[in-house]
Amino acid sequence: MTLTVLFAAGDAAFAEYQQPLRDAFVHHGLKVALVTDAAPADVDYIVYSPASTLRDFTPYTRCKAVLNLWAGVEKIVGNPTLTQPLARMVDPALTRGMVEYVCGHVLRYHLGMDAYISAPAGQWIAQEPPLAPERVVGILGLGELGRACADALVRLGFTVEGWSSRPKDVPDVTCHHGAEGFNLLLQRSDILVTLLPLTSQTENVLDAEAFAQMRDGSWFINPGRGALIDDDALLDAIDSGKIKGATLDVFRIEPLPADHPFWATPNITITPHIAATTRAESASNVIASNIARVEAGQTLLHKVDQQRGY
Ligand code: NDP
Ligand code: OXD
Repeated sequence: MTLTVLFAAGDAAFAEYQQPLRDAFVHHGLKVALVTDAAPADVDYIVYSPASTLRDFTPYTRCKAVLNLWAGVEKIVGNPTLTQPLARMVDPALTRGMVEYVCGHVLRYHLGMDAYISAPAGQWIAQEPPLAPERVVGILGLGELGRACADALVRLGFTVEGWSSRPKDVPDVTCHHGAEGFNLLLQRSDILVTLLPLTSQTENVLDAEAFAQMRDGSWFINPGRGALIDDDALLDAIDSGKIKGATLDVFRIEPLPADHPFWATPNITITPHIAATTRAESASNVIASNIARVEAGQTLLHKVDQQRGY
């Protein structure tokens, strides 16, 4: 049987994805008509990203799953017409990208690299950073990405603590949960990394009250989502020296508007939502193997809990 897979992720992404997806379908033994337009009632699966104009999922009555190209699902999960199961992107290449980004920025702050990069010629002032075990890295969110980053940081020797919604057991990581756990993590972290999904529960989780609890002179890295933080509260925390430096990859509005004060704040490093990109070849393999599972009567992997919103 030939499956109809609708690619609803924008023209630019189709140019990048069509060949890797076709190869991956063949590799997984699937006969697929990969299309960018089809009668909704004929569609078996939808490959989706928020770049699509598709908003009404109601007519896709035969569709067995919507497969999101992004790990974050905040732009689709609340769509009331979406009754089909939704899978988010969990991909080894994306995870590796995030691990590299987080470890790179943690090491930059830990080693005080900026002091040497921006030092004037002739300046010879040695600084001795503490070694990694003396540094606490706190990770908000212990899901696919938070756990992988925690594991890599543990292997680098850092003292790693994490926070999640439900209690967790992660080897060599002190795990917290709940409101009390959140406060403890903020108070103990020298470097705080945010890898939470954006939901009604997590929006503005890093507000003035939260920043006030952080250690004086700590560092902050946010590759999660922009709306997890209250922008003004972060600027105040940086102004006061509470936070010595922040690296931000995600923003409420992207691209970050040219007049946003983050651009003019020297202790903020801005990266343009590149912490972990979805790479076509590996993501296509993830999608094809998930469709193959469903066709073989197995469960869809990485299914979003539409109640929880992630
Ligand atoms: P997961 O769904 O695997 O993990 C989410 C984690 O957050 C879980 O540990 C979950 O807890 C925790 N969490 C959710 N809500 C709460 C809450 N209210 N209180 C405490 N903990 C909570 O997501 P991923 O790790 O795959 O991805 C995380 C986010 O990273 C994405 O949603 C996306 O926003 C962002 N991202 C950014 C990228 C970039 O390039 N900048 C690339 C990819 C993703 P529990 O385990 O108990 O459920
Ligand atoms: C994602 C992202 O969610 O790139 O995949 O932010």
